[in-house]
Amino acid sequence: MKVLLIDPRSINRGSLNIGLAYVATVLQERGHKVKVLDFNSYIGDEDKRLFNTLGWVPDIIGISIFPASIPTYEGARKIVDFCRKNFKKDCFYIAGGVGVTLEPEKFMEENKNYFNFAVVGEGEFTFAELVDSLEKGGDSQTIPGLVFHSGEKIIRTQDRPFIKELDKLPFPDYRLFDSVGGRKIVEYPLITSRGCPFNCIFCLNKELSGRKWRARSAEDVVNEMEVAVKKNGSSSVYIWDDHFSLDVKRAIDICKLKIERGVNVPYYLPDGIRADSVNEELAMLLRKSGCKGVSIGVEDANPLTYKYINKGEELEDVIRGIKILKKAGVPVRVSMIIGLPHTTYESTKQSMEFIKTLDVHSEWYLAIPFPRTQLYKWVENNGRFLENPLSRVALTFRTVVFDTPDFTKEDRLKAFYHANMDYSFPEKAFFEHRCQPLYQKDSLYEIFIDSYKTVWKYNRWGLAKHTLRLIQYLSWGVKRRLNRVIHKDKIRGL
Ligand code: B12
Ligand code: SF4
Repeated sequence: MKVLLIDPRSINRGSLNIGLAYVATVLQERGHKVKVLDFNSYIGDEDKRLFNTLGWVPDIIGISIFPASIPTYEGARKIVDFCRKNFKKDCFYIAGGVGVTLEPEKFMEENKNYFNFAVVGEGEFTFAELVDSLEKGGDSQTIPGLVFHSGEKIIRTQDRPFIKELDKLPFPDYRLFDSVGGRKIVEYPLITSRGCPFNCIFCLNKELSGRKWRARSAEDVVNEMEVAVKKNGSSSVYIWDDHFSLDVKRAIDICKLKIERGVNVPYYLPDGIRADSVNEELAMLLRKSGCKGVSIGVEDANPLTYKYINKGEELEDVIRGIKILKKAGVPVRVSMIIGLPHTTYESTKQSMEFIKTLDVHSEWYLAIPFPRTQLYKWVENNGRFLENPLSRVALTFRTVVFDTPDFTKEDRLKAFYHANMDYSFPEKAFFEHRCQPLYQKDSLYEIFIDSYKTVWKYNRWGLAKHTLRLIQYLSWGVKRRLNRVIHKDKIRGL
């Protein structure tokens, strides 16, 4: 079968879609012909690229719904409409990804006019079996891990168990992505384990992984790093695990093997490792094996809030872990959430002072209560929603999504800008993040408006002293955006 997979344009210009790459590679290994259109990390000319690829006449079109967000749903529906309009042949439309897995029946109910089937959970084998069965005319409706509509009814088949032996999966072949082709993948995205056994109240992991953690062997991970360097010309590796070091011995083995095999590529752990898993040996080996940055989630330092968010580790563990990493020479970035339960402007100020004592770079985000999390329920009972948490504006992390009587919208915003301006360093990283939406603007006019609004916001909080610095970084954002227009090809796959 000819299968066209698509990663629709979504919130932020993201990295290459790892999950979609696994799905594509497994399918290709089964003998199907696969192409992937990546509208997410390489934006522009979408209609043209889609139109050209439809000439290849795919039998099946699969769309990744990552994450669950209004822009992703809209992007996916737009693609289906476009294909139906420009492409006469009957074709199966199938969705998969986090946005399906979180609420499968609801997704199918709302999208039954667009998709024939949706894949729930890990997609590699469910999708491959579905494609095989559609090819051979088998009974697709008994395949585990599916949701579909039959007349007015929404039917969900039994759940597919999580993949245990991750080593048996092929390495994701990003060359199938039109954004990559034969080009270098400068920042190679890598997953060494899936899931997380903890239960933080703001996190969706429980819904996605059922609190089951599964990991690849050290050898398999280092083999993929080698492929990243040798075959994809990568100059850095980004490990996006939910919990890289749950099995500390495995993490140590990965570092040791990477050193032993001379795979000298620098790597980052931007999605965080848990501080309670850090010991002196691991920290030292992380540095020696080329780890250039680790993110640690502290979230909030108010004791009542810290206990309530149920991280499953004590604040003392976090402080100890950060100190060990710093002592070993591993750059640490701390991730904070503003507006969690039981916080106020004053308690958030105390958290800022606390972070200052740790002497690390910190990033402060406004809390987003995702549907199905405990935080969402807490807001329903104790606060007031101001925005839909799945809207584009909410997912920028710059918008106040809810407030409470003790912590008003104004105070939340004030805390957000204050924390990021005065307590976050080095500032460049913050501004890079703040300027990111600028890359995606379609016109210079939009860039100007966005810059103006941002500067205005900063001034509003009496932070005029930062304006010059802000303008400097905004112009850096504009320059990057212009570069994208002028040298589009050169930065593909970043
Ligand atoms: C790595 C990661 C990122 C990375 C890279 C993402 C990428 N393109 O690969 C970056 C930093 C770019 C990122 C960005 C964002 N992320 Co993110 N991310 C993750 C993380 C930690 C892991 C995802 C992953 O690669 N998993 C491993 C792969 C193998 O699993 P998978 O992605 O689920 O894919 C499998 C299935 O879903 C399915 N599948 C996927 N696509 C398709 C398509 C078809 C056709 C089929 C059949 C199957 C299928 O099969 C895959 C293989 O088994 C998840 C948390 C999590 N545990 O899922 C959060 C997570 C998905 N992200 C989240 C969010 C909020 C975001 C952002 C909106 C944040 C922001 N405001 O910028 C952006 C949105 C980016 C965008 N595209 O617009 C939330 C989603 C919340 C929600 N309600 O949906 C999560 C759940 C984090 C959390 N705990 O809250 N993210
Ligand atoms: S430790 Fe991280 S991945 Fe695990 S539940 Fe908490 S926030 Fe989610």
